[in-house]
Amino acid sequence: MQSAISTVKHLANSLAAPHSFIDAHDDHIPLNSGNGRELKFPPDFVWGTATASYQVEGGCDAGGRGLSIWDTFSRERCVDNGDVACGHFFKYEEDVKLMQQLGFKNYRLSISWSRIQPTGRGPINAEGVAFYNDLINCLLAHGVEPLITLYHWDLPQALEDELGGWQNREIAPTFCDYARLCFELFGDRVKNWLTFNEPWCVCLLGYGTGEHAPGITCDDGSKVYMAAHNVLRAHAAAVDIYRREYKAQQGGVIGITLNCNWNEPVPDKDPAAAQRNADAAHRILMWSLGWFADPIWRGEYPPEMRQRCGDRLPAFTDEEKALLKGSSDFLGLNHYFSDFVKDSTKGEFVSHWGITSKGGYFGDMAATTEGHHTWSQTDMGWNVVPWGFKELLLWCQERYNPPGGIYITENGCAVPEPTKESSVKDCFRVAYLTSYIAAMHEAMEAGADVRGYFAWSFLDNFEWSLGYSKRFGIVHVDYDTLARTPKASAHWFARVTAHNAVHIRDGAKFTDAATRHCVAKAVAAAAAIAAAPFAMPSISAAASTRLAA
Ligand code: PNW
Repeated sequence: MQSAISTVKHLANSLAAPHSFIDAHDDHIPLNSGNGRELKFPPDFVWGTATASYQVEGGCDAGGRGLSIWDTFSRERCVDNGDVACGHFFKYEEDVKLMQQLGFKNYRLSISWSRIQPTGRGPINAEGVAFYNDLINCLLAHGVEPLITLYHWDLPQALEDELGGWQNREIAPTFCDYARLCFELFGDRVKNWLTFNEPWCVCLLGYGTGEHAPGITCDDGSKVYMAAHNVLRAHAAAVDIYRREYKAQQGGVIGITLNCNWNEPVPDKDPAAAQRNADAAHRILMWSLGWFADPIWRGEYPPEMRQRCGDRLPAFTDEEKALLKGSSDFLGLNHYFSDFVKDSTKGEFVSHWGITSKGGYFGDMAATTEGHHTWSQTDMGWNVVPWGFKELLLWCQERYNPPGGIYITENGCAVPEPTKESSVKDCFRVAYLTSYIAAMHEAMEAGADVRGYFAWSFLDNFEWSLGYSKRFGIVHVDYDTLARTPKASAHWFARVTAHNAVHIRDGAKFTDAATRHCVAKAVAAAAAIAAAPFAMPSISAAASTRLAA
């Protein structure tokens, strides 16, 4: 029987063009062959995969877990919810074994606060603690190093009800108590911590556009800025606790993960208009990354925000500023896509979930985004622009120069995968990941201090308000049976991590045309092989060895 790999190889060859820069599934060409270029990474480079508690665990009513804002929001307002998700709560051993078989040595996961403290403060749930103890021990026993996010969006519902969630200053000491518990309970074995995942999403989508839990909307942006202010206060105070009370004994590191797209100004022949677009692109960077990164690496909100938001942007006390500055041992960065940017006096912005907003946060930012006809898009409608990743990394290096380096804590893409057969032949994802990793390598050669990369996601999972319709996994999940099947991208990523290198064709150029051609080729190949007889090699020790060879 013809294997998927040889089918794709055949198709890839027949479609080959001078600009193509991947060997998507060319499993038979050793990485050091003369057919292309091997982009080597530093010997201590960290490769891993990532998930988040609410997106994969399921077992929402199991093991004494309390409700989170995502239970409430998704049950009441979304088409799907995380009640079952991937059933990772019950199947974690199988998942960890699969990581080991694929040779994935690092895993980013998050802790569900309401499993540890069902009402957010007070009583500890022993069953929840036991679950994370078992999971952490299982990871370590299988040679997988955990990186733990304390807060990946699933606030205990009781804290939203009683305090108003991130609107209330009291949430900061409450979060600190929870963080202290986690350091106390798991810090003897967990050496890598993240306080928050993507505060931009927490604050803007949760308290501005209402697209995410708790689904609050705010037209003038004041709640958005207040939520962010309290997230930053909570982050700095929790890091201070770790450093003062635990670091000496436990010897770990702690940081934060921020999301940022690249924003490229729309060129204009009129220098004044070009400058306005450049300023607008800079503002988007400030209103997404700078909003959080400036206080942490520079000690204060970006000057543009302070000028344009007025009183709606809360002010830090001198004490808070001092605690914030330097409060992350490294920069955790999640990156998915790029946009072109124009100045917008209208201040109208269409979010990536299609909600149009005026005024408030968007009015302050006064910038509008658009795609480009040469760009491909993922199933999220997000633009595939690997060179934008390189630009962003160099920009972060220049502005923040984070002493502990940059870790890419998420990068990946959703692909339309209507059937399992189409899903496991995910050439598009391999093309996307190859081009983004190669772009990251270029940024590193140009001076960006990138020290690690985590693919999003280990498993297909609950994509928040979009439910199970978007598949980001490198491992397929059958939502009827919860069976896991590694996709081609998982086998390919296993090879990248085993070789500490990604292989690209000779003469590879990261132009838009090259990206577009490469993605089109991958999509064509995927469509063509969808009907062909197919046998995916099962993941066995032998298969992992062959992939690593
Ligand atoms: C991240 N944007 O969310 C989250 O950390 C993950 O939980 C999620 O599954 C993944 O990315 C894919 O969506 C983002 O609009 C949400 O730029 C929105 C954006 C970026 C990241």
